Amino acid sequence: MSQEKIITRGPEFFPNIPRINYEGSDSKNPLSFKWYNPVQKVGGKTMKEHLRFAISYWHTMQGEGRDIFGNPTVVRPWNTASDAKQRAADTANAAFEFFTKIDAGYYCFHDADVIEEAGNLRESNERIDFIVGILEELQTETGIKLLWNTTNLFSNPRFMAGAATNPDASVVAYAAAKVKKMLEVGSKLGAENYVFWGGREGYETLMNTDMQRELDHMAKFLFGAVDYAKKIGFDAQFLIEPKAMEPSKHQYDHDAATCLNFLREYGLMDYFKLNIEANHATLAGHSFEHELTVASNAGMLGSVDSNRGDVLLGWDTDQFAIEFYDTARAMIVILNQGGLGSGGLNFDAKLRRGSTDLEDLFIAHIGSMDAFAVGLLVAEKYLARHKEILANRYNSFDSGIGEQFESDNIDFEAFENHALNNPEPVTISGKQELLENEFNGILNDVMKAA
Ligand code: XLS
Ligand code: NI
Ligand code: NI
Repeated sequence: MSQEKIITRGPEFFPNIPRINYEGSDSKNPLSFKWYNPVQKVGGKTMKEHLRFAISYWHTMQGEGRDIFGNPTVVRPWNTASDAKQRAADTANAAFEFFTKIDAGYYCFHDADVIEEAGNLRESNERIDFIVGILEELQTETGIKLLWNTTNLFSNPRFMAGAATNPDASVVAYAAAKVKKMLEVGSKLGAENYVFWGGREGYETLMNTDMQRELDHMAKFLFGAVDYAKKIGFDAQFLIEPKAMEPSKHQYDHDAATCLNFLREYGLMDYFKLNIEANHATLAGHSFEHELTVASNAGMLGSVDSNRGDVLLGWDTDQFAIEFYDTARAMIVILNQGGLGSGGLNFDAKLRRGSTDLEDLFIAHIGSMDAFAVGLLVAEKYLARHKEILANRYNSFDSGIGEQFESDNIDFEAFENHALNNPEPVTISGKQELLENEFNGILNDVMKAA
């Protein structure tokens, strides 16, 4: 280990990049927002308040352009020091320079993103304390807040067969110790949420897996985290992030509906909400909009990992969301429930491996922030129409037999009586194509007005 003094506050890492400003949709400057205008009011709140963008430390600061066949394609200037603490300090400085220049209000991290694990837990915790001191200073100076933190319980080989669901109790203990530490960190840094993504909570084969026992362990583990957070006065919203597969063949948090069932079964509904990720929805064979709706209907949509997959690729490509149609459909669900509360839109998204310039990091975030701004504007215009469409389509339940059905005042004999004594039901068009065209019209109006 180097004996040299660590420089905790470094030079600029993006000297050629100015603070990104809104310039309007006619601007040709790639380093400007075309639609995202942080101070623009949309239905009473500013765009910044609605969208609550957060930057993912793991992709944005630690992404190196690695894939399963290829080595890193980039070496970031903040990641070159040989000493782990120096590297972490440089990365934190670069991170907050990035967050400030891109004008994001929030960030998110795993323990392993902000400083490399040491050879043992005690030393790893000491390293975490070192970097958390710097993060705390940077948060105070810049006003940037921690949307959520989480614990990496999936990269280290000790978690190969799971963390909370590991068949070896000593690994479960290790995982709990790491979560305990990160709950303390979340509390210290004022995290508004705390995320559980069960990367290795799943299985490869039932030949060696007692699924029931593992699920029981997962629930007990989550109760342990709830208890400890309460004990230290950490009142962040806890979030579970569903994902169907990858790295496990079958993950226990498969999709929103599976998570809700698990939380209900074990009595955890009051302590958790869901963090819905677009690309995880598609891995589960659903649309982003579907997963958001399932969570929202249950009053459990807490936050969003706003990325996208690739329809031609079957894995978690974590691309930046740029399709206006998708962002608009997502924002309708979010606006419909009155926003995300303490949650936000976290860019769990990374550059393509071939995008190797430093400025590409800015360009990618700008594109996605703009896409969500357009989505917000469309959603704001479309929401009333959306409600009207649904109200009209189901209006046969507002009176007569339908109303009696909804208020539990009818039985099957009365239903039969109704069917026998009324004409054959006539088909009523669902008007899908008309609605799609109308939706495109609203999108077009928003683009023209910007
Ligand atoms: C991986 C997950 C992960 C979580 C945080 O697919 O999306 O990045 O968001 O652990
Ligand atoms: Ni995620
Ligand atoms: Ni993901």
